[in-house]
Amino acid sequence: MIKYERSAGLTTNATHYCPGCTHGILHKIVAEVLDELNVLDKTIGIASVGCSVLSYDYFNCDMQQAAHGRACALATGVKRSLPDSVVFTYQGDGDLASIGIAETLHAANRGENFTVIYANNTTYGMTGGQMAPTTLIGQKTTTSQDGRVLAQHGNPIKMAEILAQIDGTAYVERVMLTDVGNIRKTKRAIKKAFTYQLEGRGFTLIEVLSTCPVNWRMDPFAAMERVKEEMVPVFPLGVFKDVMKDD
Ligand SMILES: Cc1ncc(C[n+]2csc(CCOP(=O)(O)OP(=O)(O)O)c2C)c(N)n1
Ligand code: SF4
Repeated sequence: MIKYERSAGLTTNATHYCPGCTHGILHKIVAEVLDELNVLDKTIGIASVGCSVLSYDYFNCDMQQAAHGRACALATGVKRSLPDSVVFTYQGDGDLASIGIAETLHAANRGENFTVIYANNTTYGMTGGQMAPTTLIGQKTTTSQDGRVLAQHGNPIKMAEILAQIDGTAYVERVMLTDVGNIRKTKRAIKKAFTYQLEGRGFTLIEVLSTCPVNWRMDPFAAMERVKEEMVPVFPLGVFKDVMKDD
């Protein structure tokens, strides 16, 4: 009896992610959901620029590669050209909340009918751990060596809360991947987002609190603890918008 096997939504390529990085868990969940919804053959994923740039090698569906920050613009074009396809972007916080914030907000505001998977690890992982818009107050990064300072750098930006205020969004939830229970919750949230897309309800975004043990200078276990102890108080978990519940 088969108890566990690789999801059909993943290629057989080994990922390049660092040990303890949650990008791998998140890829697996997205792949499982696409397979369970039986939409792999009509899905087009948009890889962004960041550590997940090579996600086009890992998802077993059609993929496109967007320039840094432009994933929501590219997804808009793809979905409008092929309205029967299932479209998702996979973006980090540097990509989505910094250089790509305009594309994200306007796609949400237009109610574009695709799904955004947003991995928030409070840093620019790929480029060596610089400060991101999501970096916590006091967090040391390579460009905030004494820690992020409120007066100088502002507050960490809360994309789920911002996007929930926008009329075009159908569903916005923030989740984390620190344990089996939360991984299951994340999978439910992602499945719901893709289901809403299939029902034509509009823009859906799942913000996933993620780890970057290498740039946080932590072992993988300490990194998971940091998500719970330091990130959740600033980025609370939960559903921020659900059009089906608001009715
Ligand atoms: C137009 C442009 N500006 C800047 C860069 C450099 N760059 C590449 S990845 C990246 C940040 C990635 O961070 P994030 O989106 O948070 O993803 P992570 O690597 O943490 O998963 C930056 C600034 C680029 N490739 N293109
Ligand atoms: S640098 Fe950080 S975000 Fe990038 S793969 Fe490594 S742990 Fe993950």
